[in-house]
Amino acid sequence: MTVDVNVQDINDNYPRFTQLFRASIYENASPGTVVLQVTSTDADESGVTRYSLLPSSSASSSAVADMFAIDSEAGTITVAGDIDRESTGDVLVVRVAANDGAYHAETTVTIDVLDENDVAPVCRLPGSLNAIQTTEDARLTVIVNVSATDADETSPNRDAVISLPGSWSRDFVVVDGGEALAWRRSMPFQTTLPGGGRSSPLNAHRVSLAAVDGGRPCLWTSCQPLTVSVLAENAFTPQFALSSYSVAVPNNASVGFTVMTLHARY
Ligand SMILES: [Ca+2]
Ligand SMILES: [Ca+2]
Ligand SMILES: [Ca+2]
Ligand SMILES: [Ca+2]
Repeated sequence: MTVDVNVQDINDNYPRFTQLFRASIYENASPGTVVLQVTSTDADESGVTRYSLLPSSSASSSAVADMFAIDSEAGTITVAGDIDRESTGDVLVVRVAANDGAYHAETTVTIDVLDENDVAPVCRLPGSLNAIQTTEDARLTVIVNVSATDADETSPNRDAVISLPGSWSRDFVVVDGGEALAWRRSMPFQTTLPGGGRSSPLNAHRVSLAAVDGGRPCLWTSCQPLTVSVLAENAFTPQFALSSYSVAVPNNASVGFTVMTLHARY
């Protein structure tokens, strides 16, 4: 006679992930955005594999597991928290477990975080120099060096320069690749009366600059306005503190004796 023997499966094999997983997402991806799906095999017929995220091993990235969620049956990893490349870095490593009820396997999923232009540039104008003085200047003479910085991680999102926002300026132009402010034209020193008088209020020129980055769309920040005052050519002539000095010298003073030291100031 023939005897059919039914071999009953028992769960005696570990689940295995089918590959090493790697994916990329943009920072600031909204919750629910699908990152990737992990898959596994199991030689057993019985048992259902469930997936879960494991806490990160290192304390520094302990929050990584909170940034993502996993569908326990499908293995689909989705965004669940705030992902900011500037604070979390460009690579996140997520630990995933597959559990068949008796055995479990682990793998790491590497997620590259792509940079978005989400940080506005910052003006770097000379400290406390919101009032700059220049003498009568020739065209394109640099008035002040300026620059901008941007905390975004990659080009062109972090490439920031200074520019004149909005309307074209009659008096000023930004030169040196966005790193210096210059006169667009020669600025004469003006007086309140023809050929004399006091310095005219017209010698104070106000300019508003902005820091602009290279992202698309670009972000920008207004800088503190600058006032550039044109002074007369001789405004910086050195001056003695007194118009005359008198000093006593001993009658036996030898050659080389210091009579007095004079100081002149601008
Ligand atoms: Ca199994
Ligand atoms: Ca960011
Ligand atoms: Ca960014
Ligand atoms: Ca930026």
